[in-house]
Amino acid sequence: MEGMLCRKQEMESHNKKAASRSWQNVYCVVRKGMLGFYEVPISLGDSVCEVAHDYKKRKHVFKLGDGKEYLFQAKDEAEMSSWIHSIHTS
Ligand code: I3P
Repeated sequence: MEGMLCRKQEMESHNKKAASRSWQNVYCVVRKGMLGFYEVPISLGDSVCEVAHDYKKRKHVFKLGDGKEYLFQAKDEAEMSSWIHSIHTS
């Protein structure tokens, strides 16, 4: 099963309350004994995905968006190219 849930961390450990206690929307996927938390998936339909040549503070960064824009940093050039290729062909 997967879908949106609102999540709040109540405890840090058995005797310690969590420091950050606000509710957050998270996309949850339960599969094979694991529960994954993700950002809300975004449609790639009208999105532009390209190397972020104008972003100079980090290397191997690409941008994705259609107005609302995200930057993603990969570990190296090859990994960045793979992600961009995957996004273009999905
Ligand atoms: C928390 C936020 C949570 C609230 C929590 C607050 O503040 O208002 O909704 O939990 O109360 O600390 P912040 O957004 O500044 O982190 P509830 O909704 O369960 O009341 P708490 O510390 O009493 O858990």
